[in-house]
Amino acid sequence: MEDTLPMEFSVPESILQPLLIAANSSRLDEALECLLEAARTAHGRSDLASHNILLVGLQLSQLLSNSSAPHLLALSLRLLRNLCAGEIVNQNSFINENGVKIILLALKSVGLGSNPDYGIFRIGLQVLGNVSLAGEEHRSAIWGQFFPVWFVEIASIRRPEISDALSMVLYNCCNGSHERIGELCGIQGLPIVAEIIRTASTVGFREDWLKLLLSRVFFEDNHFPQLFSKLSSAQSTIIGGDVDHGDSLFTAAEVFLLSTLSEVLNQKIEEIIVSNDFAFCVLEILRRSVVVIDSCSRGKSGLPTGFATIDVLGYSITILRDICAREDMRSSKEENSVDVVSTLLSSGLIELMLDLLRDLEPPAIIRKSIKKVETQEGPSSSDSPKVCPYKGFRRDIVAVIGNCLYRRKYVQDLIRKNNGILLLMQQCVTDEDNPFLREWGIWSIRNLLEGNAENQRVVAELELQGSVDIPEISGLGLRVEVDQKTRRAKLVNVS
Ligand SMILES: *[C@@H]1O[C@H](CO)[C@@H](O)[C@H](O)[C@H]1NC(C)=O
Ligand SMILES: *[C@@H]1O[C@H](CO)[C@@H](O)[C@H](O)[C@H]1NC(C)=O
Ligand SMILES: *[C@@H]1O[C@H](CO)[C@@H](O)[C@H](O)[C@H]1NC(C)=O
Ligand SMILES: CC(=O)N[C@H]1CO[C@H](CO)[C@@H](O)[C@@H]1O
Repeated sequence: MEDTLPMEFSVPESILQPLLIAANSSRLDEALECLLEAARTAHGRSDLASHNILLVGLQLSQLLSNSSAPHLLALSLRLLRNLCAGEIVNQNSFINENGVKIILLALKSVGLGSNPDYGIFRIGLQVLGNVSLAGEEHRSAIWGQFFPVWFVEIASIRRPEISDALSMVLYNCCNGSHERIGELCGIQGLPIVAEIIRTASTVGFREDWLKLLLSRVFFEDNHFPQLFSKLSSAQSTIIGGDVDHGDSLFTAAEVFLLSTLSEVLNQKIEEIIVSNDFAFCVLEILRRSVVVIDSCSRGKSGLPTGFATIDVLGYSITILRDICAREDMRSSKEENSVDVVSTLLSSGLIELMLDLLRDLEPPAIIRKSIKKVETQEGPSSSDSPKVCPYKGFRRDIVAVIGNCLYRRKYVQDLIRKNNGILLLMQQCVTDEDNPFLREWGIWSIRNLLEGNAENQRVVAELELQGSVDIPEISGLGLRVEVDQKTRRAKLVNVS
């Protein structure tokens, strides 16, 4: 590293000396290495703050920006990053000494070449990330300088380490600011989010910042519909030769967004507040995707299948399943608001699920027993039944219904009125195309019967007629008994 500085380039004494003295070193690169190590500890940071090393570091970074000494520039940015990690004196000087602008100039200087130094991009974003945690004034300075143009520019870099660091800065700036979230999801900001999602859907991501950002933006503040349509093929422009593996209805980026949101929701089911609009929008997406069932053959794999519309179908059902698993989590923000599940129910979620289930061929085991009956009675009159487009489709439908049924009398009655009881009971079987179908089926039947005398009576009569024979009923601790007076069948608890 002898020749890190070009000959014509010299660092003024006013910058060089304080660094060399603070580090007790005779060479600039050594001094920087030593100081950035020292700045890893809280004590080191505050000690360096008292010598105003941050200001010197900023001046050096500015000087190095156009110097073709990327190694030294990277060292000086790392020094700034470490100095600004949780040390308020340094974080304040950073803002007061125009640090945000200096970082922007540094990024511009390395980004303009034909072979940009991505390492420096990442470190520059990390400096901003650490500064952004200091307070509103700091976040506002970063936002003012970078939003939207430079954020868009950075977001278009298709590299996970850059897009992760950018997601961190965006998340930190937006955490707690509905105004900035609004801007991020407005006309100027949406391209940033869309680019980040396209990057993640093509090259992946490694850190959790993207998930944090997405759940913040989409579950709580409802900006999902705008973004989803922004990612649609009609609006997608092919950037940098990205190949979209979507189909004519949905793009790969849309699939990626839904699968990520599904994952986030599934992992953090307790903490996330889902807005009514979000849930409603997912239901609409589901309605658009169900057409795929008319033309598909039996799915050979679970999600993701690699077929965009099928994956959209699957992920929107699993998102709804997890939303409906929340027991009466009324949005705590607005007291009078209708809870999310009620919104979905009044939009016809249960009817849609029953229709999908009814159109499906019965599970393999049931199919075999019906075949015997059919050969005696002649072929059935219905159209050719549909098949599961992916492994687990039937199970996921049953799971949505089962979750909605939990302690909701309205849904219990709705299933009965729509002749769904027998249909649901037929799902309590093992099915190799639907792992855990039986478990979800039993969960549904349990919820269907709990505290609902009318449903219990219907089930008992179906059992007596021999229409269904499910040993699982006894597994639920229930037994069919005929009332001596009324001659009606009913389910009773096995004591
Ligand atoms: C600086 O380093 C030299 C050589 O390692 C050492 O002799 C000297 O005591 C150090 N001075 C300070 C102030 O730490
Ligand atoms: C680097 O050079 C560019 C182009 O000459 C100039 O616009 C920019 O201000 C310079 N950056 C710094 C930090 O001096
Ligand atoms: C978001 O902000 C809240 C409130 O300031 C804070 O408690 C939380 O830790 C922040 N989240 C993250 C991931 O930094
Ligand atoms: C205190 C603090 O926020 N430190 C962070 C500074 O930036 C680095 C790189 O992003 C993080 O790893 C630290 O946690």
